[in-house]
Amino acid sequence: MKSTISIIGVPMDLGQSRRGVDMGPSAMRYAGAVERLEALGYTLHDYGDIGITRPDKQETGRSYQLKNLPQVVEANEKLATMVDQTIKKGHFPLVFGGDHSIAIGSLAGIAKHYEQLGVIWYDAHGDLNTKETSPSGNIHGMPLAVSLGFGHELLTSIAGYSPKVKPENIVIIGARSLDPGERELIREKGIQVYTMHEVDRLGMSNVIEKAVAYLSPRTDGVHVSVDLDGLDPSEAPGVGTPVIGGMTYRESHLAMEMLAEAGIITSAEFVEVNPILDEKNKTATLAVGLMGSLFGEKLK
Ligand code: Z70
Ligand code: MN
Ligand code: MN
Ligand code: MN
Repeated sequence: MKSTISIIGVPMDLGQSRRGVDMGPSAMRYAGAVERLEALGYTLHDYGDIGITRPDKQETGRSYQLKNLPQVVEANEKLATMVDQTIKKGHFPLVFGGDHSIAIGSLAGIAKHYEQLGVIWYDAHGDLNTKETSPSGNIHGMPLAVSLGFGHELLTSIAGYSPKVKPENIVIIGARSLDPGERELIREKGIQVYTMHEVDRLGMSNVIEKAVAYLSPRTDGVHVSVDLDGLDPSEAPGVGTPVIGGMTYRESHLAMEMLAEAGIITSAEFVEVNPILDEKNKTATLAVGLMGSLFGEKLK
């Protein structure tokens, strides 16, 4: 892994309807992210938070197909530029969300640096909706579809190119809440998904071994996108859309440790931490622990 890590915070809550997830970056800094990674011998650059333009009135009603679209586009364009710059400097980009709509900008900034970018999507959800299939109009339910080139043109064309990733380079882990349109896209495009059924049946160690064996030969870099709602809400209560029956603390650490061992991860993001819904910063602290494992705590 690269020896310098660049942290970019994205205090974004406009991709969904519950306030508070914009405080995720602060909560993860407060939980000691920088110190944790410095202790592992990395050089840290914290670039602070990118500016988010707030709409006059946050769109929360069901009548909107794409809530807060202009603001989400603007933030993701900025994020894509920031991420691109950190990679050009030779740093490892580590993005703190914010809701998961920010993965659009992360991937837009990252993917141009790779011929075949792999993506591991650690999440209770598929985030594969378009405005046609979305039950909510929340853009945080769309970033993976957008990165595949499906969705509103203002979103798919961020950073000036599309698509960012190919369906055969994606692995979703932990899914247990998939909408009908998302299931269809998964089937149609042959996306690799390890739902909770497979996690239970195979065990996390087999799931990660298979994911690594699948991605390693076909990709030249792998982005891991960790949505904290992938974990069970009993262990990660500070998320906007908790879904029962999730991955445990132990499974999640094992996953991150095995990814560290595999040495394939070239960028990462941790999203959907909502300190307002949390219990004494438990979820942000958990996220920072997972970062420790992802960056090789166990190997030191
Ligand atoms: C649902 C939708 C979602 C995150 C919830 C939920 C999507 N599939 N994503 N929480 N991170 O509204 O599209
Ligand atoms: Mn530097
Ligand atoms: Mn998500
Ligand atoms: Mn999710």
